[in-house]
Amino acid sequence: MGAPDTDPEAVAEAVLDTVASVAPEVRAGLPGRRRYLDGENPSGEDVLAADVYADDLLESAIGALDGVGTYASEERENAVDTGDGPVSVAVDPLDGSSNLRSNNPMGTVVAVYDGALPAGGRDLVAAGFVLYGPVTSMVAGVGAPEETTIREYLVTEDGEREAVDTLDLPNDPTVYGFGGRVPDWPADFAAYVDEVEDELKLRYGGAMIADVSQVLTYGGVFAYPALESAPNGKLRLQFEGNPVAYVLEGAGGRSSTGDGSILDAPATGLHQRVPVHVGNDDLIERLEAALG
Ligand code: AHM
Ligand code: MG
Repeated sequence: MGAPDTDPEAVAEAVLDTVASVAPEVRAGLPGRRRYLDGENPSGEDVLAADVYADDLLESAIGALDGVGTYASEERENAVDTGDGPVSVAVDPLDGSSNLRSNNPMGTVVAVYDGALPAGGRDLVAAGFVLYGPVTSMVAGVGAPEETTIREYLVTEDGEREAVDTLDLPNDPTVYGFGGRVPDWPADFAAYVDEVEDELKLRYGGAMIADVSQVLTYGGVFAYPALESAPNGKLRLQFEGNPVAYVLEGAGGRSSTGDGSILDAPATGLHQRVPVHVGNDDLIERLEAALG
């Protein structure tokens, strides 16, 4: 055996392979883990047995890879030191896990950063997600955010990923989905919604990855905006905002905090939240104009 591979992009490929290889086991473990546990995650949310199960599986599989020095997850207060290596992996083990109780889709989100956490989106060397829908798929890219190509894969029962297609946002957007309660939306965001709901069809299912997958497939806009009660919204920069911005921008779309690309948002904490708006260029440009 040679020296551990520490080229960040090679390590990132291995991380994506590993997330795909664990996906069938994550999926197989869901039916018996639909109950809530005592306690909350670091973001103050209820935790399902499935959240902990997926987090443990991913931590041991990803943490064992050469070149991965840090594993962090939405379900853990602190990052875990997993050995030598330049790469940090930030995971949302089960995005949209409240959908488990109602049997709707969920995902696993993965962000691979070159360097320590918290990191900015420009430090990403890969990002993507697994979607546990009617089929298990992976959408991901490797490389600097400005250079990546986003591909969709099917994940086989053996945990192999087979490339299906390169993703490019359709030019003619058709869907939108926005999180938060309507009375909690700031007036400028509500005015934007008034505009786009005349043009697009509502598609909101409560799992970011599944809702973003609608936008990737049909074109449109997904947002979990700033709220009156939560000025940074709900979604977390390291685990959700950055990877989803990487995927949408890599597929020819745009991301915004409301004021520029999510990938340029300064990283201030492992569990920091960020307003997330992603979609077709024109729809995000209009959003930024509306938010002034
Ligand atoms: P989670 O990662 O703990 O599941 O929380 C994030 C999820 C996102 O997938 C989704 O966009 C959002 O929370 C839905 O929130 P809400 O139930 O407020 O619509
Ligand atoms: Mg999530």
